[in-house]
Amino acid sequence: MSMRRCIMFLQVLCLLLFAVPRGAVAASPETAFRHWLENVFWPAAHAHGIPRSTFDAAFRNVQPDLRLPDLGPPGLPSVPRKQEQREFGAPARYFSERSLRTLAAQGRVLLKRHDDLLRRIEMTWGVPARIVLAIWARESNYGHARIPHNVFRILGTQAWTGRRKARFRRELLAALLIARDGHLPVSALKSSWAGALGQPQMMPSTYLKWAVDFDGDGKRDIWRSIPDVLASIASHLAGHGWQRNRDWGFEVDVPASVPCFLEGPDRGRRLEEWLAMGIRRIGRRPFPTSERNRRLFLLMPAGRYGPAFLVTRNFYVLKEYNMSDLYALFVGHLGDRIRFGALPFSRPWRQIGHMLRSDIARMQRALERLGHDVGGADGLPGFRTRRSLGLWQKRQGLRPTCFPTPRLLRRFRRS
Ligand SMILES: [Ca+2]
Repeated sequence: MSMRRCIMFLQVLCLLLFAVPRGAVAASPETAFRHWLENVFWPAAHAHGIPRSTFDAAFRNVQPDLRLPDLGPPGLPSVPRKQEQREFGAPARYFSERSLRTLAAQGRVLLKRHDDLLRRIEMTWGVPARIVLAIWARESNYGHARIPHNVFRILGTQAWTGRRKARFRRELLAALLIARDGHLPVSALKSSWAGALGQPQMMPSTYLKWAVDFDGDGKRDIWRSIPDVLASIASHLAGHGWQRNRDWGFEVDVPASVPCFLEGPDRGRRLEEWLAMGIRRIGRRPFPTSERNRRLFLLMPAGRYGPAFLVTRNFYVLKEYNMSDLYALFVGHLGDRIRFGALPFSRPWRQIGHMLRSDIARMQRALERLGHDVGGADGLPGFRTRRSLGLWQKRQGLRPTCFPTPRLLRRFRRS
């Protein structure tokens, strides 16, 4: 029996054993959840200083939500995550011009409306209004997105029977600490289906660390108070090292002589070096003189199939909010459009054809076998995967493009 079949057999066996216990009626998920809450989680919560009254209020009438993603069979040990069969969302889909234009127009209105507040936030944390607004836009459509879920239901289900229990148990404890500290009644602690809180969509542990009270009512209310929402976003970025009076980055032209595999946060060079290699800002605009002696990083999120950038350390601070190059770029770019009326990207994000994340993971594993660092075979082409692909292409005598395509995949299958 192959390893895969063996695992499937064991999974089926587990399910059968769970579903039909000998001589007894199976415990309902609700009963099993309550049993776990009382016998496993309550002792841990108590040890972390959660009062019984907070615990009871948080879980009153809470039932597990078995429709959530990434759950294992209730009450059983986690099984390995299945191979990712989802389609890979190419960068072109991320940057809808219509949505960018709408968000930029709304952002300009809000920039005027909250001018005084945003200035005070920038004075306090050094994070410019345009960046704070762009994150607000991305996370909750400037507070208009519905955030309807009971955070104790979401995190409780994941901590009980999700595939990443340890992480969600920490978040559930953090949510109880928020409830204990009484910022809002427990019924008001609403989250997304992933457990992210309020308009800035912070996980509870992030909230405990970075959320602030900026309207002075003594409560860190990131659900209803716009000053608290915006200041908490700035506090998070400042806490991760946002540098005052500095841009996130600049779109550039990268000549064919500069290989795409020079990108990445560990490959910084001084601006003069990049200029000497022939890189220019688009439209031949000069770089700010303050950047002259500082290190910048090449960023090509779609390899040679899309626009290229020289970014500052601040770009990687944006990635602390969400570990995705595309997310950070969306925020930086939207900010520029809100504040400076910046134009769309000068180069298009080219279509690369239909691929599954499992296809990309297969290429990543092949690269790993050849000794390349792809940052983990997760089916997502981060900068380590992109530049490893580019180096592999170079060794094959191909022009480096540093991005997975169906054509490259076929080549990997043959080799
Ligand atoms: Ca407040």
